Amino acid sequence: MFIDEVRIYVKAGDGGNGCMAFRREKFVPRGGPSGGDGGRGGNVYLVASGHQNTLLHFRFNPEHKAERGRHGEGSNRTGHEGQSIDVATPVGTVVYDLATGEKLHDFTTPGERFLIAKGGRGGRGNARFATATHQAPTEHKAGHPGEEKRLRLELKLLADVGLVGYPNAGKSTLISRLSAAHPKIADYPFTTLEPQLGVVQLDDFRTFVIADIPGLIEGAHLGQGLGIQFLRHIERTRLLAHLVDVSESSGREPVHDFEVILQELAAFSADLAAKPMLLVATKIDVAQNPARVESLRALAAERGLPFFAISSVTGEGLEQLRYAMAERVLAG
Ligand SMILES: Nc1nc2c(ncn2[C@@H]2O[C@H](COP(=O)(O)OP(=O)(O)OP(=O)(O)O)[C@@H](O)[C@H]2O)c(=O)[nH]1
Ligand SMILES: [Mg+2]
Repeated sequence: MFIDEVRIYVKAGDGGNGCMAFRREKFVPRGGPSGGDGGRGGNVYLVASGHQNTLLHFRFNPEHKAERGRHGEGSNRTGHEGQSIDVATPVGTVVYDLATGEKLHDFTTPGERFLIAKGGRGGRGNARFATATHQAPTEHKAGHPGEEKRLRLELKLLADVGLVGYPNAGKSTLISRLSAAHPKIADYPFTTLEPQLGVVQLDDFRTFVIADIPGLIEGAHLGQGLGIQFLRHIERTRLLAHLVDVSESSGREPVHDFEVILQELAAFSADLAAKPMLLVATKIDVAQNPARVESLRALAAERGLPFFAISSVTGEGLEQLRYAMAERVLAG
C-alpha cells in the first residue's frame, strides 16, 4: 500500500485580553468599572474534501493558524471573536498527534468537520470583578492561549492512472517527467521491480496519481518475466496509459506489442482490459521509421483509442498527454 504523509502545525487563535477601564462622564460621579472582556480566539477545523486525492497541498502550506480574539474595550465592549478556519484534507485522511502518536480522527465522508484546535477564551475585563465591597477593581485577565498541535496526516493513495507496457517502453521515464517521483530508469528490461506512484500536479488545486508498474511480456500471466501480479495495483485506476516503444531499438513491431500486452491484461481480468485506455507511442525522438508510428496511430483509430506520440527526452507531446489524463480522471 502506498502512503502519502505530511506533518502540519495548527494553532487556534488566542483569546483577547480583558480591558481595564472606568466610566468617566461629566455629571456621573464614580462611574464604576467598564472594561470589557476579550473575544474568543478562532478555532481550527479539518474538513474532509472529496475534491482532493493527495496531501501535496500541505507540503507548500504546512502551518494553519486561526485569528486571535480582539482585546476588550472600555464602555463594557467585548472584543470581537477571532475568525475560525477550515483546512481541507482529502477523504481517507487519518490524523495523528505527532507528539503522542495518538489517532485523533479518521475522515471517511466528504464534508465531515472536525475541531482540531480550540480557540482560547477571552480574558475578563475589570467590570467582571466588581462586587459590593470592591467597587473599583483594577483586575483584568489576559486571554487564554489557543490550542496548538503538531499533526501527522496519513493518506492511503489510490492511483488514478496506471501505466502499462513492455519493459523498457519508457514508463518510469514518463512518470519522472510528469511528477516529482524519481524511479530507477535504465536501458535494460525489468528495471522497475516494485510499483511506484507519482503525484501529478495540474495546477494549484488539482492533482492526480499515476502508478508505474513493472513491464509485462508475452506469457506474463504464465509467470514469464515478473508475472502479472502487479496488475492488482492498477485494478482500481480509472484509466490506463498503454505505452508502446516505436523506436527501432525495441526489435519488435509496435502493433504486435500492443496486442500482446492487451492479452496479458485480459488474462488478469476482463475488467482491467476493458478500462478506458490511452495509446501512447514513446521515444518518437529516436523513431527513424514513421511507418511504425503510423501503424500504431491507425490501430488506435480502429479501436477508438485516443492516441499520443511522445518523447520523454525532448518533452514532445507530454503536455497534451498530461491534460488528456487529467481530463479523464478529474471529471466528475
Ligand atoms: N530516446 C529516448 N529514450 C527514452 C525515452 N523514454 C525512455 N527512454 C529510455 O528507455 C530506457 C527504458 O526506460 P524506462 O523508463 O526505464 O522503461 P520502463 O518502461 O520503466 O522499463 P521497466 O521498468 O523495465 O519495465 C531508458 O534507457 C530510458 O532512458 C524517450 O522518450 N526517448
Ligand atoms: Mg520502469
